[in-house]
Amino acid sequence: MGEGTFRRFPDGFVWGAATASYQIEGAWDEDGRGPSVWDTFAHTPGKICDGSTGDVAADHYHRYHEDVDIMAGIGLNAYRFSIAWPRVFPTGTDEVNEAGLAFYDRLVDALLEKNITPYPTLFHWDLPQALQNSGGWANRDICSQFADYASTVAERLSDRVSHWITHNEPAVHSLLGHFMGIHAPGLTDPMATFQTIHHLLLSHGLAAQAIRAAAKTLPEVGITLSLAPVHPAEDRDADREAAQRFDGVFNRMFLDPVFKARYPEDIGELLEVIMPKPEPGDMETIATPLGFLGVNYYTRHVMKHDPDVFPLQASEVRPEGPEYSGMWEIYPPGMYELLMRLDADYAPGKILITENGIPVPDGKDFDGRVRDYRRIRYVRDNLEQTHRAIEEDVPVEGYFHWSMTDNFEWAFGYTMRFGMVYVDYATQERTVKESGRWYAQVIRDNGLDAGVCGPPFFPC
Ligand code: GCO
Repeated sequence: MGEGTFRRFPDGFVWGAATASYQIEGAWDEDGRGPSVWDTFAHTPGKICDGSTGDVAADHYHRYHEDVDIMAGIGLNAYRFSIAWPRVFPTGTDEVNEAGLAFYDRLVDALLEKNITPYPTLFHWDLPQALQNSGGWANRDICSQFADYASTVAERLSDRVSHWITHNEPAVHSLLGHFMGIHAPGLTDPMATFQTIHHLLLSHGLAAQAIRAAAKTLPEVGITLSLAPVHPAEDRDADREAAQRFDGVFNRMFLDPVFKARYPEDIGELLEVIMPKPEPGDMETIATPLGFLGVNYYTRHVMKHDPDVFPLQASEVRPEGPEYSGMWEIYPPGMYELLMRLDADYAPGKILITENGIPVPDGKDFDGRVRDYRRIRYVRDNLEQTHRAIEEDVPVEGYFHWSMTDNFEWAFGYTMRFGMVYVDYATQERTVKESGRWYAQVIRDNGLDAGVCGPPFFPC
């Protein structure tokens, strides 16, 4: 290892990878699974850029044993996946689908057999369509329905599962799915968007309480938020104020309720007419104490003042000069900046990086290997920035790479590959990429050499 460039992580650091049910499972209509809003959305022509769906995806529903073996081969000690609500409750409530719950039973048992700790997310956007038909997240009834679903799953799995994530990225599901219309359920309704935000947060608090009430073993419950530093495009007041407004809606709209039991005041004034109107006790429920904060970090946001954009008067710019992936700027220092800010402003007792990764147009070389060194460099640099924050006492205790296998990237379909494991969708053959081999070395060393890029360790 390079002199002085080795970054050793704390003993017991969690090294995992993350996925989500709709993106990998397939078996969309098998064994009693009911339709989700993502089935409806993806089956609607024109919604997904390559016309694909998650009907088969990476066929994880049938190939989970092989996938768990691959995870064990890489040496993961944790695996974050999501549970499909419509597989457990096909219509969202009423009758439990035993075959659906049994799949997650089998998956958890397969993980534990390989000493891989399961970290299930209860909601990763695949809402039962039947609930959407009655208003979805804009209907307050869904809060108790989600808590009932959480309780049912906890009762079934909590003898073996003790780490739970209630929601994945409520900001993305509410804003892209209810305001921008580019994710399921495909709405462009500002009122529904902010009701959705409130009900996602309120249901998080109720579910955390339900899991703790139902669990057979002492549970650790968290929420996963998509978070990022927000920078002004230019050093001028108009852009700084635009960045502040975006930070308010993207970051503080979720962090303030969860950690401070209130919505950000500046956003409340800015969006007064569409802001949620909490009922007595709502904010205290949302601020139910967390076992950990899940942080999904990918990149920063650079904003300029744009008077034509309602209601934030801010639009994103792509600065000249930095390196970009297929979806965003590659900006590893943002990981350090974000973690330091979270620690300073919110003091979460424990942080897990629940997603971090990069889409690379991977392909197999003549020898069948996938030399995704750009992904290795991205992960290496983001882990180095994570290590910087840990060295300054930010309580980061784990890292989950997004993603384990290539999978369905929402409106981008299969055009974006995020996995450490390559999936040939025609044959479903799996190939561990060079990034997976490199990550295995990081896990064995419980650290990384910041000076090298990946086997055969080309500096890059
Ligand atoms: C998200 C979701 C993942 C995405 C990943 C890449 O963060 O948007 O949790 O489902 O696939 O982030 O965009």
